[in-house]
Amino acid sequence: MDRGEPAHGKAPPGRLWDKLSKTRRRLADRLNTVTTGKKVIDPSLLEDLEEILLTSDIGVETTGQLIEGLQERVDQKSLDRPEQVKTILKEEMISFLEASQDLSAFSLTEKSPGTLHAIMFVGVNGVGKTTAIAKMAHHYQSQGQKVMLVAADTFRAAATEQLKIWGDRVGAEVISQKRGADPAAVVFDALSAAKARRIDKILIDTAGRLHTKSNLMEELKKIQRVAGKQLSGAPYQVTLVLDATTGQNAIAQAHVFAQSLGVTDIILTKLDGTAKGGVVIGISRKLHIPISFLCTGEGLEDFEIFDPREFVEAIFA
Ligand SMILES: Nc1nc2c(ncn2[C@@H]2O[C@H](COP(=O)(O)OP(=O)(O)OP(=O)(O)O)[C@@H](O)[C@H]2O)c(=O)[nH]1
Ligand SMILES: [Mg+2]
Repeated sequence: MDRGEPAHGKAPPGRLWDKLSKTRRRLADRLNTVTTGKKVIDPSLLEDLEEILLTSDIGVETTGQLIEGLQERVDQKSLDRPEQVKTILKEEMISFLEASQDLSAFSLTEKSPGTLHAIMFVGVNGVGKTTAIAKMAHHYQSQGQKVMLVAADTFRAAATEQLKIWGDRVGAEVISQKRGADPAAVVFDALSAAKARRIDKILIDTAGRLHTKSNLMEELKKIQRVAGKQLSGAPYQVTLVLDATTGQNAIAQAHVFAQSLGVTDIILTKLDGTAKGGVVIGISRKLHIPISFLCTGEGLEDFEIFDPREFVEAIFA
């Protein structure tokens, strides 16, 4: 996997933990409350646990599997003390998350250094695509990579302007055309410019809303097709951006995009302002699409490489 940093370059301990305090309060604090002082794991304790997991946006199916797993351990007598519950849930969640973390789309760049790597950002309007692009550009640029941004949201008036402001701030060139231009043509030209300028990463900002949803999917597919003509066989990533504050809705959105576009990875945003961070586990379990990064604020530095163990520790501590 190459998301650009060695393991020791991760955020300092405690940073993600701080940002996830709302989720942790909803999940870990309530778990502690129901397990503390209990002597045995009885059906009523399991019911309380089920309710906590369900209301933490982990999802009905994933909750069902977690509770079943606990029940089996109780039946087999490998679990009898309530204080063990948290440790077991943590390990289960880490293994759910790890099972989906096939990051081959990232390792492609590792195998072919010096090749242009294109990343198309998709997601409904307002989820944080443009901000995530700026953060990722900053992340890679600070490692010495050359990043180019592409304004392929030609539908919304202010979209190009917003990307240019971020481009200036992070020091990355922004390729754009006039409003209403064909986004696929913008991307085609940008890819050609990027090849000529020996760019490492090209980050493509797309529209979150058009006249109808099917138009949007068709437009995104066209960008993919046209990009493929300019960049055939090269590493290519389709990153779906989801707003964690929308909880279970994020999962429904993910299905729509994943079905149409062959999404390679997911970025979860706005984890700082929500108690619904548990949705990360549900998404991973339901879609089997790896989570690449988390966004935890509006600043350029509020961007974390997703690490299952670190995430679970942060919501469970
Ligand atoms: N608190 C918080 N706010 C965020 C985060 N990411 C983005 N935002 C805010 O969410 C709002 C929308 O972000 P954009 O990046 O413009 O979203 P977008 O998906 O590009 O939106 P469209 O271009 O309209 O489709 C902005 O006000 C951002 O500052 C995050 O991780 N945490
Ligand atoms: Mg945008």
